[in-house]
Amino acid sequence: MSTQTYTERAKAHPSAVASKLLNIMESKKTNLCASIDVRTTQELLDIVSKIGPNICLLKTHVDILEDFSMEGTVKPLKEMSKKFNFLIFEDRKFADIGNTVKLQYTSGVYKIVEWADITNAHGVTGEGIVKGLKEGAKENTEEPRGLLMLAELSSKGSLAHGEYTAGTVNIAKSDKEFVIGFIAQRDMGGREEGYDWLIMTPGVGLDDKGDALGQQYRTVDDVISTGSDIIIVGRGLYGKGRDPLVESERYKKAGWEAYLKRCK
Ligand code: 5BU
Repeated sequence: MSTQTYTERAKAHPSAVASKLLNIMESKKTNLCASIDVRTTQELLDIVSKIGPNICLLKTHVDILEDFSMEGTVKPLKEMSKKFNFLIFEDRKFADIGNTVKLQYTSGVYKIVEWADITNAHGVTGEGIVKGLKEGAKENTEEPRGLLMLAELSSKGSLAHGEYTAGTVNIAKSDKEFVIGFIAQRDMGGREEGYDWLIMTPGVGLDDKGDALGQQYRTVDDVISTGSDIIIVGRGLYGKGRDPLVESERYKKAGWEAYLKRCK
């Protein structure tokens, strides 16, 4: 895993999005990505307005929102991302042939390419998925865009391990600039070949072991010590009875201390 500082990595990174994110992390002293899966734009904006100062990245699933619109949802979210200095990651998990994902990324109701700095994709359909999404980005926005490949999942019984994970890592090698890293539970190597992949890890919780539908939680120290660069926390921040501001401060602190320990 990387023992370099986020600043050192930002300077050398081939991706403009990855560099920007690493610089935000260092300047705000946070590796916390908040994952806010709520049903209305108002709930989403309320939570983000509280935790904005403590996060480097906001992860969304916009298809959960009942009232999504570019004007009502995306516009205020973009304003908040500027105000609080964080990036936006739409957890779309694309999984189709290149031509289809290109359309899904750029068209329809959500037009993800227009507002999400980062999105992600499964490797199951092969390298064309990276090419299709990259073309979608190049043809539709001047802004830098980055892709994460889904190398491993946090859920019980996931089929993404062993050869499947290795195959996904190989697909990531097809594009050093556009593929910025992985959703994974641990380091995915690559440094000796010149890749500096960002590892983002969901399934992080300090108080629970999991949920009733197969989610499994690991602690902040555990995931960062096995190579995670960014911790993705959802219900640990906004779940029942939790105060998102208090919890975001707690996860931010835990994440930063674990990172400093790794750099030493
Ligand atoms: P939670 O509330 O912290 O359990 O939410 C986790 C989020 O991360 C949720 O949006 C999932 O869709 C997402 N996730 C995950 O939990 N595990 C995975 O392996 C992947 C995504 Br990929």
